[in-house]
Amino acid sequence: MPTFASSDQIRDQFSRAMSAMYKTEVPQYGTLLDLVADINRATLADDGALRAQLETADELRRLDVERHGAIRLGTARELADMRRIFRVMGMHPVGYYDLSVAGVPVHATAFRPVDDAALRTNPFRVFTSLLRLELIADPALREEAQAILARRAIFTPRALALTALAEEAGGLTKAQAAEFVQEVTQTFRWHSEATVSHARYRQLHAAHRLVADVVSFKGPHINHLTPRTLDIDAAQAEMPRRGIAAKEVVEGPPRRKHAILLRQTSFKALEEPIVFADDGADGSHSARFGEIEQRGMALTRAGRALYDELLAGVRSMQGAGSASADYSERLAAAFRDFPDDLDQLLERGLAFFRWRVLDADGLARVAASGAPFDLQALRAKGLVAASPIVYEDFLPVSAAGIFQSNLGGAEQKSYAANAAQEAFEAALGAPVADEIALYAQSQQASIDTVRAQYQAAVLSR
Ligand code: OOG
Ligand code: NI
Repeated sequence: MPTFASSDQIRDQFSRAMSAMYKTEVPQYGTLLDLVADINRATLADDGALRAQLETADELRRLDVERHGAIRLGTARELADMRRIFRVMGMHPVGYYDLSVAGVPVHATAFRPVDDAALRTNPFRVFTSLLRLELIADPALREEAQAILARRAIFTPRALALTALAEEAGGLTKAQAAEFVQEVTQTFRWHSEATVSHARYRQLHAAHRLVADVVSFKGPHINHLTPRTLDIDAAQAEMPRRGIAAKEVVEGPPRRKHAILLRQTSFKALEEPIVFADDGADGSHSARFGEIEQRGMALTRAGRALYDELLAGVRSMQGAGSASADYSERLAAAFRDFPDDLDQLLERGLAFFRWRVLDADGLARVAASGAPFDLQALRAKGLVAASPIVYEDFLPVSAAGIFQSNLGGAEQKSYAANAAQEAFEAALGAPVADEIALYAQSQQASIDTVRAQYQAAVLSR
């Protein structure tokens, strides 16, 4: 048996390779990384409680490497191969995101590690969209786009060969893994040469800027990589000081004592020179941008429903896009109805928690007394503790806000809301995992571990 590189190692190498590549391609991304590293250092120095909490959860280790990226694919075949490739790195499709509601003709999933140990090592995630050509109104243009996409091959032959090898052999040796990472990274490079003429590009662009972005190029360039900050308001304030034009408002929930879900901000996409296929005509295209995010706790279905309801209330008010002047105040006001207290979040079942034993002897004594297993009672006695589980996924409304800010406010197409999860999964060749079920499993596994320890004490009584 050869020794295989673990999928965690391959993913870690891949995320580092992508980060190094994007840094050379988009120097402002490097500035963003420095900014986030500085803010995280300062935040950890100032906030001992936060540091302790991250240490307990073994989360400090991953913070420096933690990123997500985003790509946009053109065909079912590309998506299916993408799934096979990400699987070699321990990244699996989680969640379904319908962005047509936001006027963006794509639907998406997030490829990410799913088990707790893999997430702790390197939680690299890639938000992966699939273009929905059926949403292009003009049938001639739709067919043309389809034909253009059918001609391209976004993966190198070697990347596909190594993927097949990994599938057959059950893994890749260290040398093969290094080559695999090298080959797969090529797919996400920037190409300043379009595969289409300038005229065709303009036609695609008129259908939707995103259609042009997906169809006009050789491959799905990575369009941003996002580091995780511990204080997004500080990061937002710091961006202009470092010469980065930040988006007006932070997407997601307002600032709170106990962060929930995900808050994100970004800088606008760069206008980049492009050489078109016909006469070498010059033009430009904007696709690539920078983003920063702060992650909070994962919410249960009840918590998520409350979040969606409160956010919708703020967003649906007259002229109340996230760009309006008093948005932050209205958002904060609306979210006063979302408890910002760990006991309440736990007791009302709004968030997911990971349980652990604090005092094994004390636990054993209670178990030996014959008391039935009661987590809340054990917690009240200080024998076990519960800490929030980090949200590892995305938010469609925020994603839409980020898409919109990059498309320039003018681009507001509307499509009827038409989630098509089945069609997406058919293209993918597999169902997507339900993210809420994954958090629930993770919470339950931690409870089971505490319970097993309790029962062992009962038996050895
Ligand atoms: C993806 C936008 C979604 C996020 O952080 O919500 C995303 C895209 O622009 O392709 O990355
Ligand atoms: Ni993003």
